[in-house]
Amino acid sequence: MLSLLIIALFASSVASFSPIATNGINVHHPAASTTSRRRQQSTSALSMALTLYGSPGSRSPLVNWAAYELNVPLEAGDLSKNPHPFGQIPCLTDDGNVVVFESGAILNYLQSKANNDKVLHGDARAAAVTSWIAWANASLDPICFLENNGRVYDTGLRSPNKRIDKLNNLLSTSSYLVPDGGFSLADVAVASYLLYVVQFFPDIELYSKWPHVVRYMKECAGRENYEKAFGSNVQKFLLSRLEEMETVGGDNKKGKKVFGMF
Ligand SMILES: N[C@@H](CCC(=O)N[C@@H](CS)C(=O)NCC(=O)O)C(=O)O
Repeated sequence: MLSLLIIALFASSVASFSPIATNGINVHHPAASTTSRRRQQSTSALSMALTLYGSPGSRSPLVNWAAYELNVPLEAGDLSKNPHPFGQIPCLTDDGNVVVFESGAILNYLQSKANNDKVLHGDARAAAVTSWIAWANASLDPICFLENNGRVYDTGLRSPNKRIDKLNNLLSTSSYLVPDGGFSLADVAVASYLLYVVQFFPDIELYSKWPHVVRYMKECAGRENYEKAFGSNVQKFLLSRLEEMETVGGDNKKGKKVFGMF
């Protein structure tokens, strides 16, 4: 019942991606926040160069998350002037004349900005990060969000999935996606989608199938820059829900009650 309500609210939102309306979480959006903006502006000479067209409850906070991790400042764009060819968000401009759309392409652009536009040929870590970003957009997004005519109606994470099984295996031996490399934009890209699923479908249970993925999601959601980008209410909600999954999932392994069943 809760899921149906969530899906109905979700489907009726202006953007097809709106967790705010679905669970009452009040998302604080840094791109729309003057104080956050001022804080970011003061940190780098790149100020004013990068403008993000986005809104809370869409994919755009994942771009804010990446920008915070890289310490690259973003300006908030006027949505009525959004230059995205399909009118979607997020969209990024650089000094007004460079337009980047698709969240993954924006993450890659920010990463290259943070690297002072140096192309790192033969850099295995850079290659891995860009591959994971592309994977998140091209392969993980359609697993996480089942869409009908651009409207998300459910998540594919309710069903078994061999790609997420593999992801779970990878994360059983590595804290983050690029082994030995620490946290990277690969994790921003992949964890954002996984965490959106829990925002949109709070009744989802992931721990029994993918415990290492749940551990990873908690780790990523717990980051200070995740909170800055998505807001503390979203962060608190996710951490408590993931914790609950672990607890009940753990109990379930001992033969106790399964979440969502009576
Ligand atoms: N693959 C695109 C998806 C963009 C997208 O679907 N954006 C949604 C908001 S999260 C949107 O603008 N929906 C309104 C529309 O499609 O007109 C990306 O990752 O940037």
